[in-house]
Amino acid sequence: MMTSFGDNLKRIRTQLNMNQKDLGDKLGIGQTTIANYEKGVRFPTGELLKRIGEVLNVSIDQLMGHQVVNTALESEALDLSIFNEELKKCLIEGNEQEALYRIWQLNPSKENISIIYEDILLKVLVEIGQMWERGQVNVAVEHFATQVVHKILSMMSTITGEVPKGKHRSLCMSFNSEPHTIGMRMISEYFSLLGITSYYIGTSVPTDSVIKMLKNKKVDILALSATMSYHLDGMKNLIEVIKRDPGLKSLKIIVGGQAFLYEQDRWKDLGADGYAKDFLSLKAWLEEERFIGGY
Ligand code: B12
Repeated sequence: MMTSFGDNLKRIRTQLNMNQKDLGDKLGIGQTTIANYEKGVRFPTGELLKRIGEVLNVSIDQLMGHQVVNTALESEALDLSIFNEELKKCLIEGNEQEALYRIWQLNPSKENISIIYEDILLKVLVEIGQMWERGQVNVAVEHFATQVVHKILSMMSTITGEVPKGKHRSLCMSFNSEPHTIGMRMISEYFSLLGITSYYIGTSVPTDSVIKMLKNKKVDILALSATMSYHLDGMKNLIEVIKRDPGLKSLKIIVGGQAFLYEQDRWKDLGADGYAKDFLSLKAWLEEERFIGGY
């Protein structure tokens, strides 16, 4: 049987005669954080997990209680459909630690992050959504899966944070009361990976606050996301207000999200400067607009 990360951490720490505070001090974190790891209510980010292994002189696999399996994305042995099926199982069964660990084991890097987002997380979420529609999982399970994906995105931001940033800045938000925020959050991480500083502000932010932030942070790309098509009229109003503001003349607005999937030309009617359906088309737009690509 697999033992949990928390149990292993406690066992290895006590074998080394270290108390929670000693370990916390060595890692530069509080004793309560260690206590929460051991209780299984929190889980460290990829970078911290690596440092815990170094301080305790054990491998990550020993900490996780796993046998070493090579799941790196580069490995030809990795079958994404099997990987996704197993990840989906972890999410449905409430096994958060295992889900985080499986992603961490793919060695996320700026080369494979778009695969992790679009070919793994997006697909698994959509499948769980379909299971919910068929009544195979309840809404609590769907919400749980979403929260774990948010944690995975936080873990991934330790990689995007390492990329040197250029002079451009983006502000990313889901429009109005849109509850679907994961796509926008992924896109925000993707901006960071491309060397564009990105401010992700979630959803339901009043227009005057958005405008203040655009100006204060000297943002040059505003990215807006909508999943439900009933948000598009409101998005049009916001874009009109922004386009009328003399202080925001050079700002470019890109829109995206599932609301545009069946009406791909709708962005023109909204007054936006561009639309992208995924990471690759966003990258192409950014190149076209000369935000990236060595200009
Ligand atoms: C998770 C989820 C939720 C979560 C969202 C949690 C969160 N914090 O995001 C919760 C549980 C809150 C939720 C609620 C609802 N949901 Co929902 N949800 C989903 C689900 C399963 C996954 C969505 C997701 O995160 N996908 C993964 C992301 C990465 O994909 P994405 O958003 O498309 O983003 C990608 C691109 O679109 C693009 N992109 C996105 N934004 C932007 C922006 C820019 C600028 C750019 C360039 C690109 C870009 O980049 C991303 C990467 O490629 C989908 C199923 C599906 N088929 O998608 C249903 C789905 C979207 N939900 C749906 C519905 C109906 C609802 C509810 C109305 C259900 C209800 N009856 O209560 C409510 C909304 C209530 C409300 N107040 O409006 C429908 C929408 C159908 C429609 N369009 O009319 C779907 C499609 C399920 C279905 N088949 O019925 N949902």
